[in-house]
Amino acid sequence: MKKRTRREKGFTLVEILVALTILGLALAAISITFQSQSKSFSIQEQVSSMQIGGALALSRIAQEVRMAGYGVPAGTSPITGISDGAGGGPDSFTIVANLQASTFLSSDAAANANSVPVEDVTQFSNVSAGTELTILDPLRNLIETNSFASYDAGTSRITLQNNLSAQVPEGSYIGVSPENITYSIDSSDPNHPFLSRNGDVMAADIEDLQVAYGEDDNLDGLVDAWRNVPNNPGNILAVRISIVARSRYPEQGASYSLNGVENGRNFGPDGYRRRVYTTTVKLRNLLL
Ligand SMILES: [Ca+2]
Repeated sequence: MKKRTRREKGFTLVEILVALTILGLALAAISITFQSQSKSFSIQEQVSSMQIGGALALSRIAQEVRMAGYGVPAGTSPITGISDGAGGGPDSFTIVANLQASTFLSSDAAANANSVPVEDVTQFSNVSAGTELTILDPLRNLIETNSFASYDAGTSRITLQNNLSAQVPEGSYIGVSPENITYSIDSSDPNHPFLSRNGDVMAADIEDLQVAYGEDDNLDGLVDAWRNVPNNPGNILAVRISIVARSRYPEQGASYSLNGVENGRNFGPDGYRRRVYTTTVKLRNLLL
């Protein structure tokens, strides 16, 4: 009788096997649900990161392109190095601009002086000694280039490393010499192309950059035609920039396609999601 009591309190092998099977099925069901939720979360995450990355890159590029030609002597094109991608490939272009410090002379500076009185000296608080400066007259003609030595917030003067070669009239511009900034697509890793700014990553997973240039053919101040290759870069009034952002990884079994923008190529069908972002930028600093 004792033996029987013990048996009634325990489980038979069959009972244990049935219980394990049920537990196994339940775990499998939970795991499938979890996997599918985690997959859809990962896709959502990828899509939102693609949207944020694409929009941010475009707003930053627009902010800089708007400054094209700033601090550049009259007669110098604000946009150079224009390349329309062959066979619908990505475009590239270069802007010339001072994106750093600049101000204007608050009164005349005499020839041979080694400092100039300026309106806003604080602009130069992060400029290091030896940085090249460009000095333009009020009509943006080049007076000279010089080098920054220091600034004095008390007297609101900038000290130069070399004496001025000529008199610089009040209202003249003084600023860090313009830099060239080139935007292009780097596809050296075909799985993760990126928007390149002078070779650095400006935004990851950007597959295409397409540009159209709004030109004022008859010089009346209005855009007459949009062209993928400008007739005369000096007549560009505005730039229409499009980028194609792509999800970081392809989705297995998915099939997406996208019509190219401007004269760019079509994409897919493949497992990547893509989205086009376009903005039109009016150049602020036109040639005089
Ligand atoms: Ca193109």
